[in-house]
Amino acid sequence: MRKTTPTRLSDLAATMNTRSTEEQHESGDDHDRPLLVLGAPGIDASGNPLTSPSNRRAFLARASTLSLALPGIGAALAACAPDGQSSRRDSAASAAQQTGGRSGEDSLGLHNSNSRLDTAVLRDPGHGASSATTANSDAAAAALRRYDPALPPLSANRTLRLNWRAMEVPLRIQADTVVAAWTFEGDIPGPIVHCRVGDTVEFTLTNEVAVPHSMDFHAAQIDPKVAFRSVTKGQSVTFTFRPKWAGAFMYHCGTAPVLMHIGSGMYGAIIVSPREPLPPAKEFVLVQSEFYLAESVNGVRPFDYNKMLSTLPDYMAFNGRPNQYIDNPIRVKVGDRVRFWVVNCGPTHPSAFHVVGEQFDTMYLGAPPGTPIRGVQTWDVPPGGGMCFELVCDVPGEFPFVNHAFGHAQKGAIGFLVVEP
Ligand SMILES: [Cu+2]
Repeated sequence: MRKTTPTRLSDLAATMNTRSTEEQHESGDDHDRPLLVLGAPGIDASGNPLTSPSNRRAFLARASTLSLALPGIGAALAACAPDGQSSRRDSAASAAQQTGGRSGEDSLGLHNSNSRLDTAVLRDPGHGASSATTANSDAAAAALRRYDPALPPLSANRTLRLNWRAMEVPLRIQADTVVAAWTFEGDIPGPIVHCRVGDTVEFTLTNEVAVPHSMDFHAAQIDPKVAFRSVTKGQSVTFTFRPKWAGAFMYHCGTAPVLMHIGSGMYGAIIVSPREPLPPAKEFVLVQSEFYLAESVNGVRPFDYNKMLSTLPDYMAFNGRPNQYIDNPIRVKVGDRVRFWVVNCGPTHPSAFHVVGEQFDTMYLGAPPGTPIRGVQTWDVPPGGGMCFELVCDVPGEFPFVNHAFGHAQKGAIGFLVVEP
């Protein structure tokens, strides 16, 4: 039999759903049937190719819901651990983490963020028994919202308690495009976190969906096997950290394949201000990212994993919506100092950050206020990195801020800084 490779995540979903239905029909068995083994790409658990015209048609005919973007993989993984066991593991691990201990190493194996181990879960034919569930989504009801780029104010409290959910939502990223987003707290990017060096961040992630997820804060120094491990539906992971360095840091889901989880929207920025305040400024956060999309299904475009691998995005954006600050610019006044905290969540391309008609009087190479560099025109922010750029608005006008790799600017990584008299 000729082996084919699925072209996109939705094909995997199609095959899983189609096979599930057919098999259930044949056997009358609605439960506990293995749906997927990813050990051999493009081949299902029975050795059949995952993509065929009939499966594709079946998918298009049946795909009326958001979760068809990739229901089966998550359902399969969710079936790997009984809820009760996972709960106990999580609370034990959390307790160990909070006390600095390292208990239950083996019990964490199935759920940490180590790619090899997660892949091992995927490959284990003993796991993966589940029926895929679907959730209705109304693409038309997803309104286009401007993502507020303003850096949120610091809390008076030295401890930040964050209780976030991993969620799937239909998200409108431009007038004619709704994506099947995997998110932290229902948006791409997730919420902007703002704290100071030495503050305490108490973070809990609760997974509300079938696909396992996790959280990796680049502002943390912590055992990733424990803190950044994946959790299945209904489970939570809690960890605490104190940022040592100021800067603009990425956070993201680290569940394997990481490319898919970042590429589908699970990322954002944590801005760590130094203890001694920087000069007063209008502060904004720009998260650059890429969108790799499959064709629309009932008004929602799933993310396309093969496109992510090809690294040729359909769109690029600052803060999750291509060109949003062209339509609704960032506005400041003449005389203002503007500080851009730029985080590049990729997943793959750098951001050659530049403001047309301006020069950065200061850019910090490393943690502000250390290592200031004066008189910068453009600086690369690498994927997984963040930089702090400052300029003083001496003259009024409309100043485009761009990824000066213009193939990317053309795809939406561009906006206006309007300096009003
Ligand atoms: Cu994830």
